[in-house]
Amino acid sequence: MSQNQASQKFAFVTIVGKTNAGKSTLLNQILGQKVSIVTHKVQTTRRRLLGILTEEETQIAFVDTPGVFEPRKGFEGQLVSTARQAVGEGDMILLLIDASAPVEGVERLVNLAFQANQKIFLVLNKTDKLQKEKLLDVTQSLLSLCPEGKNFDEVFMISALNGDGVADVVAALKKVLPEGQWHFDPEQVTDLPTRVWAAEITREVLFEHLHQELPYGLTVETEAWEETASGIKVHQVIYIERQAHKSMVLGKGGEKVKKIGTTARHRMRDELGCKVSLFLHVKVKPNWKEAREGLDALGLERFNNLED
Ligand SMILES: Nc1nc2c(ncn2[C@@H]2O[C@H](COP(=O)(O)OP(=O)(O)OP(=O)(O)O)[C@@H](O)[C@H]2O)c(=O)[nH]1
Ligand SMILES: [Mg+2]
Repeated sequence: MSQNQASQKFAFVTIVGKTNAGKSTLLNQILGQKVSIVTHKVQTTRRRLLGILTEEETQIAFVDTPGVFEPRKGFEGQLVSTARQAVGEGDMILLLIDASAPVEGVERLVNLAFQANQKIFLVLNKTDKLQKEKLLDVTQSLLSLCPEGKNFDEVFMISALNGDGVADVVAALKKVLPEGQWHFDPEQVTDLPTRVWAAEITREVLFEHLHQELPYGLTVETEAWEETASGIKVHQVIYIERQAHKSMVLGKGGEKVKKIGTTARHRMRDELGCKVSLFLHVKVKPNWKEAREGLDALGLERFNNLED
């Protein structure tokens, strides 16, 4: 590492918030690239992932977590505990609140944050969607949720979507960052392996193209990844829960999955900066949420999406 180790500063900063608050959008905005997928639907992020920002003597490892919400099933409870665990393992907290949404249910989140005994930056997001007076009301009600004798270390108002105020948050983090050796190579931007990231991109596009509850029963895995002189060949499987879902993913004459493949392939190409050929397969894997392994695939459809 080029930076003199004696002067290095480092921290794990956990981004915590309700589902759909804009945590992944904020992470991508800070890093200037799409590390974590973003959709308008709730419960998009399913696993904890790191986004690493290395600038001057500072390195910040941001932890993007699945959003906190009232759990209903086993799988959803697991998402919440992933967030809770991430808070416990980090050094500082960015508590991200959608200021345009009702503050109901945020109390639980504020408590979770204060339990960790770390520096907490309160970050009000989506300020592009509401008026200044309303913003002050929301801030007041959030401040009143702090436990007796405690307070947020700093408060920010941002738009993760258009970037307003985001640089101020990063600058403030850098100011309070403790001395500490970097944990990652300065070139590394995420801990997500590229093939997992590529599966996430396809999942993002599926969320955009499918309606209602269907996307929540889907998962995507990269089965093969081949780098050739002319680009990258990616084989992925879209797992669906029921045979009946297959026609919804495929569309008439396979039109829908073809469109999904094309969009995902272009998104991968733009981020990776090279040609991508994407081969999508649709398989049935019932109950993948509860039992990810050990189930036989019942059907197979193959759709090739080659570079045009
Ligand atoms: N108007 C506006 N929309 C935003 C802003 N930040 C995020 N969004 C939108 O909010 C939605 C949710 O964003 P995500 O980044 O996926 O939210 P998340 O907190 O990661 O959600 P989960 O992963 O489901 O917990 C997307 O449609 C974003 O485009 C913002 O500052 N302004
Ligand atoms: Mg997310």
